[in-house]
Amino acid sequence: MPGQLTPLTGYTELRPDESLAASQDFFRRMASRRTVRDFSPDAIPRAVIETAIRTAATAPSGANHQPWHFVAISDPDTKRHIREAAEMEERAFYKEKASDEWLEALAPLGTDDSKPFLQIAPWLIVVFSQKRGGPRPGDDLKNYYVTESVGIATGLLIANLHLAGLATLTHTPAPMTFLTEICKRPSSEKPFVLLVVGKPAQDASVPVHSLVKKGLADISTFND
Ligand code: IYR
Repeated sequence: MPGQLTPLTGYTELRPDESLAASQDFFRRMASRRTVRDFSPDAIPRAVIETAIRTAATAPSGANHQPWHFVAISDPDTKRHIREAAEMEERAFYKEKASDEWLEALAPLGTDDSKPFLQIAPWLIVVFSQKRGGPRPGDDLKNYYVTESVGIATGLLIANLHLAGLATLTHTPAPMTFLTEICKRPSSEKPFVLLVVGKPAQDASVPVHSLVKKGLADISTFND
């Protein structure tokens, strides 16, 4: 059965020079984003987080099933609970689980099992992926390209928060299963990433290692 179609609306054609300028402007803004681990406790209005989540949800997804759920946390008790559970996992990671090769790759970042930012930052957003769901709330169909879809949505979430003047840290304590319970989500959902959100601390520092990005020639091939 063919799907019902409707005329495309809301498309604005740009002249080539406008198009390039808009693209360069967005690049310039995104290139100034840094992953931060030192956060200020300053409050951030809920409306900013809501708008960022709405932006994430504009992402394309497999069969438009929108296989994501975002849990936004500012409650201090819940943040403390998440910090305690994450630090327990991280202690095991740094002491026993991580291979030497992995620890060596992490060394330039200077990370360890202490995660005070989980309590200090005003917001944590836990992104969950859904194996089952569907285009409408309450659907129970198989979802497709779940990781790809949730990855794209998370990229838009990070971009929106950055343009809103906020710093983010994509934190992935492994395993992240404790988040399902703390966030009271069904076991069919999988924590995808824990995004730490807020203003950077005044004295925030970032690893020099992360400042160097591969060049265009290293990451792309043009066949034109
Ligand atoms: N989850 C750990 C370890 C870690 C792993 C990677 I790959 C990173 O890019 C950064 C950290 C932690 O958060 O410390």
